[in-house]
Amino acid sequence: MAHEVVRHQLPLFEEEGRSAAVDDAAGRDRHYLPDFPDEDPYAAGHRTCAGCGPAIQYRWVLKAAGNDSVLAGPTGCMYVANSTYLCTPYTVPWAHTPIASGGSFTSGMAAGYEAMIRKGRYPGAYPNIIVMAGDGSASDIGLGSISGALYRNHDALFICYDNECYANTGIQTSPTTPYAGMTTFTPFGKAIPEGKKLPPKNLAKMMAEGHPHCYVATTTVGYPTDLMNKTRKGLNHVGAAFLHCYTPCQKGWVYQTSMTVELGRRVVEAGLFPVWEYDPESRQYSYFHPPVQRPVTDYLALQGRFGHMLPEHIATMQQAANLNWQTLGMDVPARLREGEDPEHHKRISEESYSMPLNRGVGA
Ligand SMILES: Cc1ncc(C[n+]2csc(CCOP(=O)(O)OP(=O)(O)O)c2C)c(N)n1
Ligand code: SF4
Ligand SMILES: [Mg+2]
Repeated sequence: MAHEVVRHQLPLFEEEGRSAAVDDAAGRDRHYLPDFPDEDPYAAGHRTCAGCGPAIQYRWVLKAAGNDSVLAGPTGCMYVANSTYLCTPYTVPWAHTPIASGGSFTSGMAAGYEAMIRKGRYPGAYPNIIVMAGDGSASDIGLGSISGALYRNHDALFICYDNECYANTGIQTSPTTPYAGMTTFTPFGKAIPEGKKLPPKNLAKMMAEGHPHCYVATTTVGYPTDLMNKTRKGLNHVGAAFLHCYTPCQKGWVYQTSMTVELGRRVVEAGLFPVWEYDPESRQYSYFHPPVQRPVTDYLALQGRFGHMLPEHIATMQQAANLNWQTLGMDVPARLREGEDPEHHKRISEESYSMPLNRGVGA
């Protein structure tokens, strides 16, 4: 007799709840909701750099998923920095996979749990099965195996933590490294003054368009509630789900360690990383419209990897951002339109460093 496969349904966090999280007595703007779970399956004691964006993402994903989770991690910083011999920061089962096989390994786990539960050989509910792969793995070396798993619709959440480079091997360019992003494989110089010439691969759109039966979403470490809710939506979706998460890499991007979450908001406000959700039922995209629209310089000037950019490179970046605003269905303000002209810019190295805005709670 086949046993029933019981699946979790994780409740979503109140997005508007942020309005309840008013400034505290010290006047601090609280981005964290008081009702976030206490459980922390990604415990303290890992060895990532201070301010590591992927580590923040790992923690929030696992808080959202909870203790009945099973994880896989292909090779990358979040494998190497998190695990030493006989030691990991996870309080839930975790396995390392080769960099190319995060998708196929996770397919096997999903199929295995389904089969064991049906045969009565695993007593619990179907666990939250998650793989978190770097951009080098998810958009390049392991793309085929993740695409295969999405196509076959295995019931698991496939996450790309995107630090826009092959970080662990020394900050080499990956397909998601942005135009003009300096890496050890895209140095700037006389021949190629912008460093990287190619625009980034649009991984999330590729996954949504190519696997229209899957739940697909983008998010950043700038928006904890959004990140945690999309994690839960992806897990609640019966079948394959893909989450593309922007996660700054302090070492590779060269910025102040305290600015990781700020960058996660700025990249959205600069129009360089659209945040959206794709609904496989309606086959529609819903786009987040940030309340602030900034020139790309507000984002670029915070990071050493863009420090070599010349006016014409900044104008190219602003053109790309303006196209994104149009995709989102937002107007392009006149001052951002003017930024498409190189005459409008100085070199990035001459820009003054702009400090974070106080956007107010919930913005
Ligand atoms: C087939 C294969 N090629 C190359 C490597 C070397 N390698 C180990 S970690 C890594 C970087 C992975 O980059 P990414 O997936 O973006 O994760 P990150 O290090 O940025 O967290 C590479 C190239 C490998 N382990 N396997
Ligand atoms: S190199 Fe980047 S991704 Fe790797 S641990 Fe450091 S900050 Fe995190
Ligand atoms: Mg990476």
